[in-house]
Amino acid sequence: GKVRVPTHIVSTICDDRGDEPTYYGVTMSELIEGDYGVGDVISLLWFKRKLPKYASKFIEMCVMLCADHGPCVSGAHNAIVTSRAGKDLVSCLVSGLLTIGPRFGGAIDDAARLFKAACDAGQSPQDFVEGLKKKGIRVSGIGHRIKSKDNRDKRVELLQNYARKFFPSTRYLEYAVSVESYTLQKAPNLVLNVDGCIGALFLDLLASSGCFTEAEAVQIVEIGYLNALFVVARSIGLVGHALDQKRLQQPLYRHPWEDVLYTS
Ligand code: Q5B
Repeated sequence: GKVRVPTHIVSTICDDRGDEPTYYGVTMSELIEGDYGVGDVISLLWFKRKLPKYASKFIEMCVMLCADHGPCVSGAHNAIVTSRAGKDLVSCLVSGLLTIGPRFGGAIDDAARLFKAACDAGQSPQDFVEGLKKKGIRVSGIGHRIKSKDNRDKRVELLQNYARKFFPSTRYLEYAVSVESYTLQKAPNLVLNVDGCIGALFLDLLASSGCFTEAEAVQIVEIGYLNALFVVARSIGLVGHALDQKRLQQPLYRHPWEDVLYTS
């Protein structure tokens, strides 16, 4: 019989060999002629399934709400400086993307991991926060440079309202909110931030949509899919900042001496 030559690559998410490419079995025609959006494309290529409309709309909301947060945040600042150094668009984009991490935009996966472990174990918010403090670990998804108890993050409010209206359950969100109530007693800026809110709500989606088994949910949280939402979203804003600088023909950026404390 025929002997199959071993392949060097295994791919399970798409196929470009037929008449038309497919994303996890869905043809381009279906995508365009059917009721599909960017949230569905993300669901097909990342999660290998079509999610209910409320879930793909939630993914799109995350992308829309995280696309930009002004020129002063780490990512935009880097993209702006790189653009003003005369670099190409891709360099500007990646210099911004490389700032995404545990303190800035890349706290979603860790927030999901922490909230899941604590909520599943029935840990009280106080034990959860104080336990991490003893280990010298910050609560991922909590805290913001400019947002606070009296200056709430509209993005977080919009996501929470949407989920409470359309998600079958918001158990993990309510847990994250109870953690926020505890941390706000310590400092007014220790709010549930956009990373933490997305992390908690994705746990709710994984647990209550009926589309994922518990083992799949655990694997998704373990591998860490969710920071990718911020990466995809913020790429839109970073490109905007890079192009803005070029359009404005801004000169090379040099940080002012007056803003540096020289101690040598
Ligand atoms: N403390 C975000 O801190 C920030 C604590 C905490 C326990 C915490 C901080 C933090 C966890 C990571 C996280 C996502 C660095 C943020 C985002 C996207 C963005 C960004 C934008 C956008 C802010 C002062 C005191 C210290 C700390 C304690 C602070 N956070 N304790 N758990 N989580 N959060 N990141 O204001 O006793 O004085 O030593 O790391 O979730 O990135 O818009 O800017 O869309 O672009 O710089 O929204 O919260 O304060 O670091 O000086 O800390 O509070 O231990 O205590 P700050 P620090 P002490 S959303």
